[in-house]
Amino acid sequence: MPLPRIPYEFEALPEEEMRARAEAFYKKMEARRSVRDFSDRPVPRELIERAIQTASTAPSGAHIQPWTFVAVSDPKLKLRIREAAEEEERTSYGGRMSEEWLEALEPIGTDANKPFLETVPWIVVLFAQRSGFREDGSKRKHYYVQESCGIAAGFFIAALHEMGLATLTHTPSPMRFLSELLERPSNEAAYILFPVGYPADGTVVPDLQRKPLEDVVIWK
Ligand code: IYR
Repeated sequence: MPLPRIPYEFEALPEEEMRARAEAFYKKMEARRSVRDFSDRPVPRELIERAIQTASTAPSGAHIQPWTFVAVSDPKLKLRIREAAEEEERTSYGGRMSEEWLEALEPIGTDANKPFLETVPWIVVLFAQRSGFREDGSKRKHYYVQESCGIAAGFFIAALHEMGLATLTHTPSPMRFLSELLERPSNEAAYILFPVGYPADGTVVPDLQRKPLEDVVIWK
């Protein structure tokens, strides 16, 4: 049965205002950078809650919202995540990743050490629900799970940036250890791990350039 319909509270804006907002939002997003050195300065849980709620407004296949966010602040658990992630990364950097992959990462300068996983006040892991359950416990198919979670991740990153926090899309691969440490069921798979906090004092980021508009759009 289709859901009942309600009026959409759409705010129509004058074009001038649209231009000004488009410009301001672009500038804001253009200033965002992934950060790999975090301060241990605490972040109130309310901010993490709001960022997750914002992420969870993302559109999703059949509006199934196939995501679970696990927000970790327990120092013991963060340490265990760091240890397990670094173990996987050592295997990855030590031969599991191809020469070509390692070369592609050279400009970014990453390695197997992930001290930020211990320092940062919050680790938020986005789990993708590959399938779900109906009320009677039977298995329910989920649709466009990767796309839905990708969009939710984007909203999450934007929400954190807007509220003055920094993050990193970290994918210690494979991420199975996260299901074990965070006790997630087998229908869920870790999608992206986000350390969330303030950049460490004096944080530097790679001097990278974003592709100009002409290189990312084709007009027809
Ligand atoms: N997961 C590893 C390797 C890594 C891979 C890509 I693609 C990056 O853009 C960055 C890192 C790590 O986190 O170090």
